[in-house]
Amino acid sequence: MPQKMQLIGSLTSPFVRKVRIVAAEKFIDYELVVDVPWDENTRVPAYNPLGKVPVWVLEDGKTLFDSRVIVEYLEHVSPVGHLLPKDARPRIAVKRWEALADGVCDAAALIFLERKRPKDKQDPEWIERQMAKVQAGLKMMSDDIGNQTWCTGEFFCLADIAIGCALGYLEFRFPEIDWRRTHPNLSELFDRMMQRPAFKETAPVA
Ligand SMILES: N[C@@H](CCC(=O)N[C@@H](CS)C(=O)NCC(=O)O)C(=O)O
Repeated sequence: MPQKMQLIGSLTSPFVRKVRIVAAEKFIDYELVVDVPWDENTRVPAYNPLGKVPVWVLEDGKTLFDSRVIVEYLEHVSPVGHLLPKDARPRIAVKRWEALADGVCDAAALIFLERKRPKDKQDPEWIERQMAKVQAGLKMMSDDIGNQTWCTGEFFCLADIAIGCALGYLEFRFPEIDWRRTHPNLSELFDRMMQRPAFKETAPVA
């Protein structure tokens, strides 16, 4: 008997949020199973040997990870609200935006984890190295968007969702990074995205 598809993840992960937004934009039905991979009794490693969220559980119990694979799958199974172009060139351009956004999240998450360690065990050079990636990533996003409405021009797509999740994560975990002031076009883009119910409903909660 096929089971309802599930998304396993935490409510703070930008990668999980990306999947939730894609699923919502495409009206895909699934059950959200909240699981924090850092918790002692987490079940995530039973679904993903890498112990990371998001994990998508298919109707036959098979699992998909990571977020880039999951969103590509969701795009493939639902024709509603296309988020990825079909042709190779524009499709790769969107995936590049996604890699940039995810890379910023990876660097930011590493800083967040490093800062959770006891003060005398933290490595300031490591934090600085990751922070440089976050700042350079923000600059590239801002330069590439210029004065366009959406990342790739006139149409909302996966690139915007990924960038929105990265900006939302920075706003949530790193209020001291003043990207709204340094990159006003990102601030406008983010506010535009936050008008969408899928973004509003998935804002990170501690
Ligand atoms: N590239 C992965 C990154 C996923 C990721 O780093 N998830 C974090 C939460 S934000 C996680 O589960 N970390 C647990 C761990 O590293 O053990 C994706 O896009 O799904």
